[in-house]
Amino acid sequence: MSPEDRMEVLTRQFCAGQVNGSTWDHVQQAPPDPIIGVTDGWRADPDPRKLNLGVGAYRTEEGKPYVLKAVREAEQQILADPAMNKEYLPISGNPEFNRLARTLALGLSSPAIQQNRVATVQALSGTGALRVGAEFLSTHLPSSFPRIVYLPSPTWGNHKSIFAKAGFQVREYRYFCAGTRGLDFVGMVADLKAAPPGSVLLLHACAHNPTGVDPSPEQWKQLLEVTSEGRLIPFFDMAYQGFASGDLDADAASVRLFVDAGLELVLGQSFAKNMGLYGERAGALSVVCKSKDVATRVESQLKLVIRPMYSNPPMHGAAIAARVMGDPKLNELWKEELRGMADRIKLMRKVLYDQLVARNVPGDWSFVLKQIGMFSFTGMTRPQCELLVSKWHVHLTLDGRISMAGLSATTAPYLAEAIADVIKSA
Ligand code: KET
Repeated sequence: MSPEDRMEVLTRQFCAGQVNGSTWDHVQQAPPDPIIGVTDGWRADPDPRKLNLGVGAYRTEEGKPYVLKAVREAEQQILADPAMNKEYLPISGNPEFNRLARTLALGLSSPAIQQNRVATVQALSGTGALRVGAEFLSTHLPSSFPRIVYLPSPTWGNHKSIFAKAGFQVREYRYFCAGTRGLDFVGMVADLKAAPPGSVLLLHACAHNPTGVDPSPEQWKQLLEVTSEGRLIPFFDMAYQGFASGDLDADAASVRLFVDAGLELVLGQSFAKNMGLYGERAGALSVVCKSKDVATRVESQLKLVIRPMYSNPPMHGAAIAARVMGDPKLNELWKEELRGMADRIKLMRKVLYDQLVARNVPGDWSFVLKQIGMFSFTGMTRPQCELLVSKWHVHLTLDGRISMAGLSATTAPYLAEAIADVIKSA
């Protein structure tokens, strides 16, 4: 068959395919996302008692989404500003937002900030920061370095896909010990010591998701040593600054320890949780470098990663966050509200714990009080979680994680009753 005839046959087959069926007939149904899919399941559940404890999103005592007062005020100021326009942002985003975001993370007195050696770009929230960061590393790590990333076991489910998409080989380091429901620090250090030099090490800056277990300040010091001796590249994912302790500075201690020791590192920040800007996709990616000159070149390359991905980031969320961080009054109000959210979550831990104890639910539930951040990692099995969903309409991820931020004093007793039941029957 001549090339022309073959082309003719292929074209006919293609057209016939389109007439008789779909070009996408072979496409398989994908499973729902293990976290975001929980909200879909909750929406579709007609039972009035239904609870959404899946996605990490803060709810008020009344179970409603919460728009912070500082955010509403900033938004009103933006809308009232006659200079406001809808032009494209630069590829690297809103420069004021970038400056304030990195300062929030590293602290004004940070040597890296003082010496102007941090390259920051605005990102599509924490996920976008990780994705752009992973792509940058994959392209620009020295060619002799392996493309390997070490993730804690377990970790936020999306980490694996993000780094795999950027061409990384994904490996895990020991983190959570199911027996003690605490940190397997010995295992963690052993795994990191065995990592090839030049590997990327993903660390949760605070409020580890899903376990709620963080290293102690002393352990962070040892992790700093292991990281620098092993010549690992730290990548901090900071999605919960302020949500662990209620204090923005205290929650950034791990990142600041590494930066102040002179290490180069990558940092992803999200304003989804601590400013309640979930759907605005406000985040930042910073690369802390040895010198201003290196940082300038790194920033130019970050722009080359971003431009073909989404050209430039959205402006509204970053404008809000910049105002909230930059205006002293709004900043105070934000910090107060943030403390309020963190305190309410801590209170929910106590309420749930008391309710479980009052029902004599078997097992030691003191971990509910000890775990840090938005989530409690309960150790419930998959069948128990499935029963919580089907019988009790409590929607959660099937690894047994519950979002404490989605609980209220009214719903906590119901959850305790549901847990008591599934622990007995599943
Ligand atoms: N890092 C971690 C550790 C994390 O838990 C999340 C979100 C993100 C990054 C990304 O957040 P973003 O909205 O892109 O700024 N976690 C919650 C939501 C989700 O899965 O997307 C969650 O675990 O429920």
